Amino acid sequence: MKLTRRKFLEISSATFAGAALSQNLISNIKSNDTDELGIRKVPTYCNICFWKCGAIAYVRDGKLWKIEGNPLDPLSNGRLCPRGSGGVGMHYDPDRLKAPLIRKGNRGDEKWVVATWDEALNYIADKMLKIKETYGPESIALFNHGIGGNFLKHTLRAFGVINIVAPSFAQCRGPREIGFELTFGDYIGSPERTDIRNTKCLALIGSHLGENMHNTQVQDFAKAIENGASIIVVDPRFSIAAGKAKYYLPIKPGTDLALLLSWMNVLVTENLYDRDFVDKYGWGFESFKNEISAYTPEWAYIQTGITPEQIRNTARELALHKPASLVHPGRHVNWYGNDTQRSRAIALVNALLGNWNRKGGFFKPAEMKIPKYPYPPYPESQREKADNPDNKYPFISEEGLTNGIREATLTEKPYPIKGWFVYGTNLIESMPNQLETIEAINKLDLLVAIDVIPSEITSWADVVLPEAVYLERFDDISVNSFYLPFALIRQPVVNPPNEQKPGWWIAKKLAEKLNLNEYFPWTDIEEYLKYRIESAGYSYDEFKSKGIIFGEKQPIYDNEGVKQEFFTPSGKVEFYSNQLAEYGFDPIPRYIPPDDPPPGYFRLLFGRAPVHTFSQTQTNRILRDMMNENEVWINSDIANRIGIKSGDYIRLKNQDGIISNKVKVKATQKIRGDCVYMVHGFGHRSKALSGAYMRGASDAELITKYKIDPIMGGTGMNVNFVTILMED
Ligand SMILES: Nc1nc2c(c(=O)[nH]1)N[C@H]1C(S)=C(S)[C@@H](COP(=O)(O)OP(=O)(O)OC[C@H]3O[C@@H](n4cnc5c(=O)[nH]c(N)nc54)[C@H](O)[C@@H]3O)O[C@H]1N2
Ligand SMILES: Nc1nc2c(c(=O)[nH]1)N[C@H]1C(S)=C(S)[C@@H](COP(=O)(O)OP(=O)(O)OC[C@H]3O[C@@H](n4cnc5c(=O)[nH]c(N)nc54)[C@H](O)[C@@H]3O)O[C@H]1N2
Ligand code: SF4
Ligand SMILES: [Mo]
Repeated sequence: MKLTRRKFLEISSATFAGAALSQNLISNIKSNDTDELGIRKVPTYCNICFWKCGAIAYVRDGKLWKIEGNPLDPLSNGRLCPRGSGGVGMHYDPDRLKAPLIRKGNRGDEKWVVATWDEALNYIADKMLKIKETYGPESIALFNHGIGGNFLKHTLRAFGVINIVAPSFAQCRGPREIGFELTFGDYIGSPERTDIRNTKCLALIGSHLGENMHNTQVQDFAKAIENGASIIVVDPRFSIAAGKAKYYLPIKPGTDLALLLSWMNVLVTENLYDRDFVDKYGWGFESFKNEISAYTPEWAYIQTGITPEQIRNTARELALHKPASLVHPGRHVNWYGNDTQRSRAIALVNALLGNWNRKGGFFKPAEMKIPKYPYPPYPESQREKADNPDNKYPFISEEGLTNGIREATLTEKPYPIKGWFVYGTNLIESMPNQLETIEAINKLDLLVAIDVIPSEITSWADVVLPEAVYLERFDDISVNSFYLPFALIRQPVVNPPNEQKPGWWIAKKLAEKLNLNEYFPWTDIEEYLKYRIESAGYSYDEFKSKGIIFGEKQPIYDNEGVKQEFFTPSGKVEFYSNQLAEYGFDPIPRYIPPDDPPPGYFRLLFGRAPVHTFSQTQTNRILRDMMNENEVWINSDIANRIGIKSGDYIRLKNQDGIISNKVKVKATQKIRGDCVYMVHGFGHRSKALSGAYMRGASDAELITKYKIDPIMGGTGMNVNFVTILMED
């Protein structure tokens, strides 16, 4: 489905009317009470993406009926995105995993013996103990995405596991967090601290809000547009957001750093930057000023294809509205392997606009604190983590490197990795180079996948554990620091239809099998939740019935009392980074041009569709009805030249000879001629995904090449080239 611009705005403005209307309804909600019409409303929070909007699920005549936004929740403001509303389809999905499975035959054959929970967990515990005995507990790793994995993480840490990684760092927002930390001394975090709703000028570097449906950001984007904010969109593809822009800059892919440097050049040479902010809080500004003097708009034009006039006009537009002017830091930023430096450049443009802790720029998130449950301490390990031996990537974070664990599994260095637990991440589709992932899997003694559908990673597992979907379980508390501090509860709305179990139950049972009972002093999850909520001074019953609790309102801008503090070594905003210089990296970002595609090839770009989440929603019958295959965007001049048109099917072949599944052409002027674009998540190869098998093409399959960011170790994936094969 295409979300037209009109529709996009409708969705967003309806939000506010909706919120006002249902405010009264919500105050009457008492979870688990059925009204005279046979309807029961249960507050919970969404899990179709990692935004985790507060929601109200409706049960009618004992069956899951619909899900809406919880009007009290500041993330949804009473309105879910199309994926969140379609969450109902997850409960009813006929492709769901139904019972624990143990592999028979070779890995990848998708042949299974159905097991009881006891059999499956005994099998896992037995293998874990063997690995521990031979190699140590560090030889087991957890790949985890999402809050649902918290309890399993706890069991594994109690067992002595230290290697815990998430794709949200090395394949998603890692470079942004590190780029901002190096500059301002702080992360951007999630939900982002971007004050989009109050901004007067917003520049989006790729961030395709409107297709990227992170709910609050899309609502706030619509609000900014309604308020007359100037929008600047920098994207090789005319995105939905580009349709809202005053300035659309169709940049040559991979050259954004050149644009950012020349924006800085204009802001400084034309004296348009926030001098007070820079004088007071800046560090190393003189060296920075010298360095960027070479990056004129005329120079950047040759790199980016954006005219000097457009560069000057957009830099001036940003300056005109400062400090209520914002260059969005992006979210999925592992693009070209020099991404920390590009993110640092974004941070520096923002620093010149003086927008840190200021309205319309970056606000300071109001912190929500809920105490942890008092567990015994985890065992300590003498070993270093395996994902970053010898501190190869000096600026990685706690979230770790998925690719680092894969590498350690392949090389057995710094020590062998023999067991993988994979919770809520479809590693085959989310990591670059599928062959490398499969080779690593084939070196394992144990691969356990915990999922809700038979996604690609489950095909390769030794044991598959079926989790109850989010609408059927309690989960950990979602604690949010945002404009207001708040926390959300997830609680069961309906029962799991088959043998599926909640993540907390799986983690606790596995701990029992491993004799780790002391780490689960609570007998029931509600005992755990109640402890945490009551020790923070809130009523658990109220939490359950409203779905949300709020912390104290706090100042979020400097004019409200937020102190301008920067947790960098200099205590200032670092225009020049000694930290980077010490490790031999450029202390001020320096431009290196990307490789060009060979003749006849196009750069492969990819992104989001409004109605799908990565590779996890294509079987959801509600969402599939809105979009059941992806298309490849090809510039129409190119399409004409090679004799293809919209609706034709083609295949893509990448630089390493990998050929995609067949995929529909979208011939359009809305993309440059040097790249093609597709939505990520389609082209499923797991046969058990009957609702999505072989529909559309997988970008992941074509991403055999990746470039590692030397600063933080993330995998830049926009570095693959494809050519077009005709389908007879
Ligand atoms: N509907 C939906 N929304 C989602 C998600 C989802 O699965 N579904 N996932 C969420 C998550 S976790 C993330 S991280 C975000 C990701 O979403 P974003 O962070 O907004 O975007 P990306 O996926 O990095 O970028 C895709 C856009 O960048 C453009 N682009 C590609 N290469 C370049 C380049 O070299 N320069 C520039 N300037 N632009 C380029 C593409 O044309 C495309 O428009 O989306 C979030 N929102
Ligand atoms: N080629 C390519 N790779 C990418 C991206 C891209 O655009 N293109 N985007 C990158 C980005 S930004 C990110 S954040 C990552 C995302 O990477 P992943 O987190 O791996 O994303 P998904 O493909 O959605 O996989 C989530 C898995 O969790 C399962 N799941 C869903 N709900 C539950 C649940 O309640 N419990 C359990 N146990 N499992 C559940 C789903 O069925 C699915 O198998 O991918 C990154 N990798
Ligand atoms: S943005 Fe959409 S899918 Fe994500 S949590 Fe919110 S409603 Fe759910
Ligand atoms: Mo992401």
